[in-house]
Formats: sequence, C-alpha cells, structure tokens
Amino acid sequence: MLIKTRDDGYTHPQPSEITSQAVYQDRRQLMRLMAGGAAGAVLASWATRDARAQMPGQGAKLVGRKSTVSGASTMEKLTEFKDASSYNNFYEFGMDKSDPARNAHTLKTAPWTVAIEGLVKKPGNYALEDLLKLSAMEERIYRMRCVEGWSMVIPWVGYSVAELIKKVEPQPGAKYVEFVTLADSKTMPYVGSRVLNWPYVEGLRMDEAMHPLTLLTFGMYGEVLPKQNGAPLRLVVPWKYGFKSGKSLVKIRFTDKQPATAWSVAAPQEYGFYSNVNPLVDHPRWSQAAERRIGEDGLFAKKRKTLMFNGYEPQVGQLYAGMDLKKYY
Ligand SMILES: Nc1nc2c(c(=O)[nH]1)N[C@H]1C(S)=C(S)[C@@H](COP(=O)(O)O)O[C@H]1N2
Ligand SMILES: [Mo]
Repeated sequence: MLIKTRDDGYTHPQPSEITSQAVYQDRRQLMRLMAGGAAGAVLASWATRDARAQMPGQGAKLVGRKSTVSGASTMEKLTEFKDASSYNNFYEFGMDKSDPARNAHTLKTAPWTVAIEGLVKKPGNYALEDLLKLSAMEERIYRMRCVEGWSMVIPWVGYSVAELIKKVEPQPGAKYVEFVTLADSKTMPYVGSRVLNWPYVEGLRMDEAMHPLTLLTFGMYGEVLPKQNGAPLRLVVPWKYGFKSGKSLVKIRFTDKQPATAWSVAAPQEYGFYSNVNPLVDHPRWSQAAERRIGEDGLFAKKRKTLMFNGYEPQVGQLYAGMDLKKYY
C-alpha cells in the first residue's frame, strides 16, 4: 500500500517507547532464567538479542497433509522463508516492509480467542486450541499478489475457512463475512496512526468465504506463523490482492451488509471491496498488468505477467460470472 503523506497528522511513536515495551516483556523471562542459574546463557542471548519477531526455524512445527483441493498448490519455486518473513505488510507494526519483522515481537499470541458473531446459529468465543483442532491441516502452495506489484509463492498451513463456517452455521440472512483483526495499541505501535481506521477490517461475500481455496491459516513453511505474517491465525485468499488476507484475526462476523473494509474506507477510489487480482483493471495510479516476484528482483530480472484472478480463474471465475469487474474492482 502507498500511504498518505505525513501532513495528515500521523506521528511516529518514539523509538524509546517501542524499545521499553520489548524490554519490559522480556524482563520476566530474564528473571526466571536468572533464578534458574542460567545467567550466563541468558546474558549472552540478551546481548545478541535480535530485534526480529521470528526468523525461519524458530517457530514450533506445524505440518499439514498435502491438500486435496483442486488447484490448491502451484509447482512454482517457493519464495525463500527468510524473504516471506522479512518483507511484509502489517501496518499495525509500521509502514516499511522491514518494520513488521523488526517490531512484531511484542504481539502476544497466547491466550487467543476468536469471537464468532452476527447472523450465525452458534456464536461465541472460540479458543485458538479448539480452532487448531477443528479440521485437518493442509499444506497449500499459493501464489500471493500484493496490490503494490510484487508477488511471492508461499506454502501455507491451515484448512478451508468453509470448515469453520459450516460448524458455526450461518443464518439464511448472512450474505457476507467480516474479518476483524487485532488492534492493541499496547503491543502494536502503529495502531492509532491515521493511515487507516483501526481495527483493520476485511470482508468477503459468503460464496467467496465458502470457496475451498479460502484458507484459515495457522502456519507456513511447516512452522506456526511468524508474528509478522499474522500469528496466530489469518486469512489467505489467493485470487485477491494481499490486503484482503487479514492478519491476526480476533473476530468473524456474519452480516447481511457488505462490510466496510479498511482500505476501501481509507481510499475508496483506489481499493474496492472485491479486489480480485486482475491485470486488465489498473489501479488509478499504476498498472496491474505485471508483477515482480520477490527473490527474482535483480537489476535485470524480468517482470512477470500478472494472471487473471492470480491464476486461479479455473477455480474461482464462476463466482464472478456476469459481473462488471471494472465496476466491482
Ligand atoms: N491486520 C493486517 N492484515 C494485513 C495487513 C495489515 O496491514 N494489517 N496487510 C495486508 C497486505 S497489504 C498484504 S500484501 C498481506 C501481506 O502478507 P504477508 O506479509 O504474510 O506476505 O497482509 C495483509 N494483511
Ligand atoms: Mo498488499
């Protein structure tokens, strides 16, 4: 996303504010380890403490069986885990691509519950532990295309959000699903900035949410999600621009009205509700016809042609039959 200029009243938090939070969080653990006599090791790790949220190989294992959903995995070369976990958009932790990996360590992912609300027969607060067990985990290698013009290929781990939706039984009047993400100004330094309204809200039409490709995602590369990628659970909608894939979900609400989504509220001329990847419909300020694959971005690397519905047209094209995709961008 391109952000507005700084004369909109946006102010950076002081670096000291952010640091002091991180130090505070680690202090209890430090005390505990010191009490256990591991002072030397602790001080060594303290001294070399990397500010990054989570790097490859540091997460708990989370392996999924190969997906049986048609078209759910591309054979393209994977983006490197280190790129997928250090080049991120997660504005709650800063606007630069490197900010989330640096700042998201303050996010507390346990305990975690997701509220199910609105036009649904089984509303309630669902604990992460229960959501993890709700259906079999699958690995799906999805192409991801960001609206800003870059793409990645990521092996996600999760299950179709349709599995959860079926369990909670939407009422007949439910036409849309709203996905609300965490907005905790104590742990997310940029919540409160004026770039977006917080919390970050996304939404799908019911049939889009029920499509088997729409993944409720708990992991990537065989590990639990790094915080900067939206731990402990997020959505991944591979045929839409990346911003439709809300991170760190806390609420799923069933509604009869099209949700007011964060980017479509912030810049309605630029970002629509549908935001399907579409090389034929330009962003008002740039073309969407081509993309840069992260990891191939040497000086002479060729751009790739962006594919209709990000290459998932055989699976999802039918959802939009007869719709004017220039109007419903
Ligand atoms: N809560 C929240 N979710 C978010 C965002 C965000 O700023 N906040 N950014 C979106 C955008 S613009 C993209 S491209 C993807 C990036 O996901 P990744 O960092 O895992 O590749 O997350 C999306 N989900
Ligand atoms: Mo994005």
